[in-house]
Amino acid sequence: MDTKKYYQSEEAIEANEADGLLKEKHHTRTSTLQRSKQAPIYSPRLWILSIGTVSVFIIIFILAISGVGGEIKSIISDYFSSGDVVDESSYTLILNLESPTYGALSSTSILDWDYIAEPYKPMTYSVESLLSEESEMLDLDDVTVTWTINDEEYSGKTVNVTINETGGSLKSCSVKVVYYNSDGEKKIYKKSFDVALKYVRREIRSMSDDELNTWLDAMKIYYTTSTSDGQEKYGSKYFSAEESLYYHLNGAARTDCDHWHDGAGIVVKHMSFTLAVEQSLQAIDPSITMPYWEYAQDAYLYDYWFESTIFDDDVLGTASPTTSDHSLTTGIWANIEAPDGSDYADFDVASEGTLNPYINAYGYLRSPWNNNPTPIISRYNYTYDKLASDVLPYPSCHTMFSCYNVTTLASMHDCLNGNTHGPVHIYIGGTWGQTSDLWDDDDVTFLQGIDKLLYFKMLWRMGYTRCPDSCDEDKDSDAGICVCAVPDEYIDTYGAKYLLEEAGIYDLIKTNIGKDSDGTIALKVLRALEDPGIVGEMFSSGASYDPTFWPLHGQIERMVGLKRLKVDLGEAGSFDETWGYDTNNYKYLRGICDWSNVADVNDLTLPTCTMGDDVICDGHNEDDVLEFTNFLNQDESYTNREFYNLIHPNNIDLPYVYDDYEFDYCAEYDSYYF
Ligand SMILES: [Cu+2]
Repeated sequence: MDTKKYYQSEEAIEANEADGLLKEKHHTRTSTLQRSKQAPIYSPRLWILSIGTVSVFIIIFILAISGVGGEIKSIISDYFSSGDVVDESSYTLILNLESPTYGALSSTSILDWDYIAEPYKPMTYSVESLLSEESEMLDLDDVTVTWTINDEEYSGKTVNVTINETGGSLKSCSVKVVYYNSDGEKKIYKKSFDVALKYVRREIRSMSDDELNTWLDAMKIYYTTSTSDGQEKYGSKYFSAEESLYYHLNGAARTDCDHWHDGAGIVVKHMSFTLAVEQSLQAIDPSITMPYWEYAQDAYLYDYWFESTIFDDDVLGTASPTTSDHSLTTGIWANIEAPDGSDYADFDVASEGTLNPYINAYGYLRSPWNNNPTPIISRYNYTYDKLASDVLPYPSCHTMFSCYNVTTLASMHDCLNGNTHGPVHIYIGGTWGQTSDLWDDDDVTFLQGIDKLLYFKMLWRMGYTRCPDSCDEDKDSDAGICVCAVPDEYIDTYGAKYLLEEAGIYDLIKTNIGKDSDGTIALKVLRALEDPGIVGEMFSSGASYDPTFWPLHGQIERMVGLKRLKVDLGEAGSFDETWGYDTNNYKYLRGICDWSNVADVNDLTLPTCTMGDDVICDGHNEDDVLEFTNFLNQDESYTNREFYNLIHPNNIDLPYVYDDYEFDYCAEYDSYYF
């Protein structure tokens, strides 16, 4: 609401100024006309002199009463005062700018700006010390201080000032300290300083209770208010959690390829997404920032990862609900339901080149392969009947450091895609609901873990396994009908081994299946992979509908940011920022499948797949344009590279900084020095 008022008043000021300018021009023309009609009363020289004097007074008066005249006013008062303005190079005036809630900001030690103020929050400006031109530490009880901060004047050694403007600009400020020395001489000490106005993203556990609750309240509004209702109430930058889910599904759940993950777009897609949602929350309350979750700390702080306070009922809810369908029914996020997908049912496969990415067989906005009949968002700390921690290790400082300690952006992209936050997605999401006794057969137990879902998606994108487009909860699931399956026609025509080879899976598993001369194991593998079971939101393309998604990606940006800052300082060796994605992990579709020749999911025509590392899925190229725009309110849009440039931590236009870019906890807990 305040944002709106602010913008209105800005616009009003601009309109008034333009109006005033026009009036002045008009007035000049009129008086010229009037003058030409009248006979001169004074001599021309006298007339010019008196007009000149009046004009100077008018200009001084206008400057003095206007907001920008603060400096002029002090120039005038200094001119008339008898004090000495002390030569600035002869004294040391130390200032302090900090948040009354959080104190000094750590990241100023590595960022370009000495002073950072947070928008829409009171910030405390104070004089810390003044070492005079005679090397005397002045007693601050004997000085008077006036400040000019963002064109407003304040007085006092310590002042609290709130700037109600959005982040991403530099504010010129100054301070004047007046001191009478023992001889009664008035001394004037001045300092000009710049303040970067920046939102500060904080680690979720370091947020004050007030700010955490403000964020949670806005998040609840974001989850429960439609884009159209919200825009009416909060302005055009608001969009809903449902719309966010639509974006994430549109990126990750298409059958042609994954436009958001497994490629060079991973970082910019998720950071632009997070910023867009942060600005949606700021439309509700302009003081809000998106917290980040430094989850690798949890490996040291708790005996078990799920004990993290982020999973408290009054924060983001339990990590693994004990309900039979793993739905989250306790705490402040209880019973948040995946949106009804009927608005998204109308989809043209031929023109889109993909099957409908938005709805599952029960009509919910969810990964189309995730046949979860329960609308409520779900979490389970088992993946294919294995405890999350037995499936893959929880990310620790070793993981973080291995991603940081690389020499190219391309390899950092790969590491951040799968190694750091990827496991957290899987730990929280989990899987269940497999209808067969799959793991009783030793020939396929090697698939028990995350690989099963990754391989499933490779088969699914190539059309080899098909998921039902509608299911009846009461009948189909009991009968085992509502599952994805490889059509028998394909197995009869191509054989199981061929399908696994074509999908790029066979190469990755051949050592696990041994000789398999008659192909019986290949067939068992294919049958073990054809259906993913039910997958918790966070391990699916519907991840953004679980609130734990939102603080999860800040760590990625902090790490890339730290690397860029240290490279600029000459402290990180070389870092080649050529756009790209270097990987040895090929557990995803390498290429693009064009589905435009397939009528619908029941049409067993196969899509046309073009495979290879050089076939880049749209969304991951350097010059591909991001779906999120207008971060600086200039109707601007961004290519991947342009957004990467925007998020350099020292870019003044970027509306936010992180409270800290370091990974000091890794030095403290685990001897990793970034
Ligand atoms: Cu994602």
